[in-house]
Amino acid sequence: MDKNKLVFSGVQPTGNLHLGNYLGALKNFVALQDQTKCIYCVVDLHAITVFQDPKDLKNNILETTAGFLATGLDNKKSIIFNQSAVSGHAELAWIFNCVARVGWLNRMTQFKEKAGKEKEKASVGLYIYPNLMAADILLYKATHVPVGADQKQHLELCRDIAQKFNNDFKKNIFPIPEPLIQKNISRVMSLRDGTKKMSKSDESDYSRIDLKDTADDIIKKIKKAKSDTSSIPDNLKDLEKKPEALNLINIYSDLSEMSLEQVLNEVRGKDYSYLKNKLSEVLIEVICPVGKKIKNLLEDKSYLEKVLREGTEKARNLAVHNIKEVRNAVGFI
Ligand code: AQP
Repeated sequence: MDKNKLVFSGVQPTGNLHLGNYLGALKNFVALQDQTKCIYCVVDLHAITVFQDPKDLKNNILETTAGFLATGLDNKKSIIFNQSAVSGHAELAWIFNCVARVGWLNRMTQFKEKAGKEKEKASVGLYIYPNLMAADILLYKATHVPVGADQKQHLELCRDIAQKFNNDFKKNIFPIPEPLIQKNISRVMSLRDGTKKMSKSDESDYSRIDLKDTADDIIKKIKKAKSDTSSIPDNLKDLEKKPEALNLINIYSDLSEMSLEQVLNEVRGKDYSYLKNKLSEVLIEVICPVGKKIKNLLEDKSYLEKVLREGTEKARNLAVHNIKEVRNAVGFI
């Protein structure tokens, strides 16, 4: 256990957790909790940057918590809580709104992707989302953040904010957090479009594998997944020109714990139906037990609420001390 390292990461309660969340985040979270102290947060303040029906939000907070526990996070080892329950997140985010520069936020590609052509109609919260993410991390003085490829730019911004705050106030309050880059797959793409990431908010259910999918759902979705009419290429260079095929092979490689080369040796020259059958088998083996656990946990909502309450207490104890230090540095009474 590395005592000098503190890991922070979060997941938005915006709907069903999916394979991208699992391979890009949760699987890694579980591995980290045995190596170092970790804080895992259900980031409900981030979720409301896009309107959420209050009833759905409540359920989704509990469901994300169930997803954490079902994939193997242990609330005795890691701190598990929901962001809005610790007011320090919002307080520090406001201070960071005054530290970060408009030009820095203008460069954030996720805002451009999520706001799309309706930029003027997007919430201000969606625009300043990266400042809140910086507050989430730095409120606990976290030193390491497991990030998928899609979050790298936001972590860079968090580092800039930490540095500017320390410089502006001439105090070395915040560590400059380091990314923990995934060894394996860093971005799981949509099953319908290999250039778009798998996402909870994609309208098409067929674009993703949800952790609660049944074996039948998985078989159907993989059968329908976009692939290619010709057979599977025999080298990585050709495969890279076919984003949907590459995505299926990447997922198979990660789930079966084989290297891309080993997978290519197995599937080269074969029909995509061969790969799809193999992929369905391994998905059913890995994902269905997680889905069953999520469903079981959701039957006892008061237990999930208790997990969050206890985690909140621990998170608050850490945050209170750090917020005091920040307020002092800024000059608040
Ligand atoms: N497709 C993905 N591939 C790899 N990692 C992914 N993550 C999400 N999608 C993929 C990682 O999961 C963690 C939690 O993500 P999040 O739910 O907080 O936010 P998100 O990245 O915006 O996920 P979605 O599914 O796209 O949600 P919506 O549709 O609500 O915006 C993060 O570590 C993320 O990298």
